[in-house]
Amino acid sequence: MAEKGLGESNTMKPGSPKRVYLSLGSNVGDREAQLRDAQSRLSTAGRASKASSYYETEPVDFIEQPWFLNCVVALETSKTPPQLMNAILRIEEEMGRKRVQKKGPRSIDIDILLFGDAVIDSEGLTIPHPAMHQRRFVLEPLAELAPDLRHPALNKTIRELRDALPRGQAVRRIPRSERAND
Ligand code: PH2
Ligand code: MG
Ligand code: MG
Repeated sequence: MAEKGLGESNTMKPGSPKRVYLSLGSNVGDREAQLRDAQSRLSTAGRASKASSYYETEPVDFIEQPWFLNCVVALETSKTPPQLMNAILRIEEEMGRKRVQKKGPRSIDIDILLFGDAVIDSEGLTIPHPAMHQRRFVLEPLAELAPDLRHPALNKTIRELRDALPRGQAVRRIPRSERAND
């Protein structure tokens, strides 16, 4: 098959809705309220189809920061990957996200994990998310929604990737009964 550059891939053309998985995270301010707010704002980007539980997670990469609340949401979208990225950046901006420190504390972070079975590597947009298979805070909530889904580049299921993680990276699923009411 010919190499697909940006703008050539089928997934770049608007049209048939695609299932996308997003990772949401917050570790500044009212984390739970911000995850909820982001989930509702994502209706500008597509139709929400599933959402994981919330998870209290140990920070990874940059560890000197407060613990996160993370979740994964599935969305059906007719947007192209760059259009979805722009919608997400707008939501992060509207929610007052300040980009102070790379991988550091943030009120809200929304990352594209998977976009159908697209594999995209362009400037500013890498799908699947390049670190998703190393992160328990992603794989645990994603496995709750789609354990048998295959990572399109690694050709392993989400359950297999999660089970292959080295020890560490504490995550705790928050039962819905422990969530604040909205
Ligand atoms: N996001 C990061 C870096 N480290 N750690 C956890 N537990 N959760 C995150 O969402 C997270 C992180 C960069 O985006
Ligand atoms: Mg991130
Ligand atoms: Mg991000």
